[in-house]
Amino acid sequence: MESTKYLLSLFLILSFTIFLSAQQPGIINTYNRPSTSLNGYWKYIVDPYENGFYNYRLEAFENQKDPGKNAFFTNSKPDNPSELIEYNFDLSDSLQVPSDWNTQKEKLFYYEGSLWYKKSFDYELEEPSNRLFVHFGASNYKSDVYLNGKKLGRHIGGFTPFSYEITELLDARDNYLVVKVDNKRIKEGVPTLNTDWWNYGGITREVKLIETPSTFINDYFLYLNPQDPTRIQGYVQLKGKQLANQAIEVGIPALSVTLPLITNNEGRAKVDISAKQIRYWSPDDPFLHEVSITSGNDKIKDQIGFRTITTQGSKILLNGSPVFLKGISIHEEKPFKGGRGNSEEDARQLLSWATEMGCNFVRLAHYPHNEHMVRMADQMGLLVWEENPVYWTISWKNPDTYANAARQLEELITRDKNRASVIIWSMANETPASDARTEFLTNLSLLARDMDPSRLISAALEQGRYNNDPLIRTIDDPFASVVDILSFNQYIGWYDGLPDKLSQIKWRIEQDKPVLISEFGAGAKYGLHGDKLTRWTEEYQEFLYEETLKMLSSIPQLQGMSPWILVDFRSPRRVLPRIQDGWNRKGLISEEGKRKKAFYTLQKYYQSKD
Ligand code: GCB
Repeated sequence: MESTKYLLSLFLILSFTIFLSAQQPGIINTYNRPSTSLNGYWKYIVDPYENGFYNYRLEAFENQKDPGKNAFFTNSKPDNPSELIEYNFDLSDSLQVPSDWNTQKEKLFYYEGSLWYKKSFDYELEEPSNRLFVHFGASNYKSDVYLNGKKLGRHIGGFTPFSYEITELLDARDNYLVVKVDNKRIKEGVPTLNTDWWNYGGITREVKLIETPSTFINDYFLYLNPQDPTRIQGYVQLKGKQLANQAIEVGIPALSVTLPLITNNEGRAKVDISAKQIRYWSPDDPFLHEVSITSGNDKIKDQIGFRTITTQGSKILLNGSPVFLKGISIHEEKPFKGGRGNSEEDARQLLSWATEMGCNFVRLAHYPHNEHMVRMADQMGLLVWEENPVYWTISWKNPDTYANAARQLEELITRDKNRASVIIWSMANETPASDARTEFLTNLSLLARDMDPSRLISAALEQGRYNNDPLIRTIDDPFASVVDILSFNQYIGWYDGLPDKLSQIKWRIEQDKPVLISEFGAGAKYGLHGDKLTRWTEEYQEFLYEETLKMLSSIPQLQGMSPWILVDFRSPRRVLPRIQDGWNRKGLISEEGKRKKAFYTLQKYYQSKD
């Protein structure tokens, strides 16, 4: 009897360890895979003391031999009227998924902590030999995921996708998926404690079930060789038990390509296609090729644009020709409604405003935005900068922090590497130069280059004084030697003097690299008018734009800009009554969709650049 108990507890501990380590590298292109949506209302319990996670000795229930019914992930109900259970998902309130919790319930507006979600579902596999995965587009920030009382894993990072296999745990009826989401800001986190945006919590992107054959197409990458744009290169990667010697077919009808491939022992097949008549993707002709990849019973389609993006001295070349990046920075907030943006409609609105302003480029700041944004940019012909949330004062010396930042970057590149619109991977924003920081960012950039040889690397750096002269500015950051595009933020006229200072500033940038001004801007409250040196007026913002554009045109290597920012966005740092009221007012459009005067200044400038 004793030994059976021992074996049982050993089994429980082992099975927890196995499930804990079972996080899957994301299945890519879940966009085009048949799936079953788990979006909609989920039950939730707010748990600031993590009462459903720890017992009263602060030991995690999931590490106990018998977690007991008080562990929320067991989704327990009393078996009889005498039994004490102090929670009940089914009698609790509901939240919409995908969405942040802050803008759905007034009492959760400022909430930063743990909240449990529960969704029940029925599911039967189409084929008994198939596999089933639960896939999350994103959930901010730390997510502990359980199915039917068993831990699937923990995901850290609020803006990238993750999935878990659930085939073995699945019941035909009444499966319960429980997710504890914790958005407490932590010093060692990525991002860290301090940011200038709202820390929206919750399951902010779609959740779906994806059924695949036992061996399936997990990943692929098709890109033009930057040195030889007549070759489409890359790979297809299978996942499953039958990896070696599997037949794969890549079809691109517009190029009359039907390419048979055979996998190696790791389930990978290299792609190398010679195609002379490629219709290159560009903002003028955002042509996407229908691509199909087939292996056994698995078939996946994608819409892929082919283009090259390279640099030559201080030029950026798109398909071999110089391009000037007429950009704007964007936060991922829902137009008009507020809160985290997450739908195709949100993406269309934000990107339409950018094109109306004359942009051919957007900087998706300061973290990976949802997949609708890059898919839509592919279709609309907008070039894209994507960014890892390494922002300000990260814990540069902490190896876990590095591993976290690297994983988030990896998940982003995995998801978006087939999107022609994406031309720049940005490692970080306004990070203070030090040896530890430069090593951290250099390692990230090596990772990005290793995963993706077809794009440019950058980071939003800071400017400095040339020979300590306050009127001559330069870039002396050591990370400048690593990047392909030298980008920096500068706020002369806002945090550094008034806009009438701009005409006195000279630039001496010594690197022979393309220069991109990743931010400049000024706060203005829509509808507030006055003198051009009166803060918060539209006239001040307009004057700053006029003067900044003149100043920047004196930088010989200037190849583009992404001013700060398209739309006013929520930030807890911005508390000035009647002006900010919780909003960063540097938008060219108000949160109600009203265009400020500087919107037209930038529009006119971009029109003149055609
Ligand atoms: C910056 C940051 C950005 C802020 C902006 C501001 O330099 O990169 O996240 O929101 O300035 O408004 O101060």
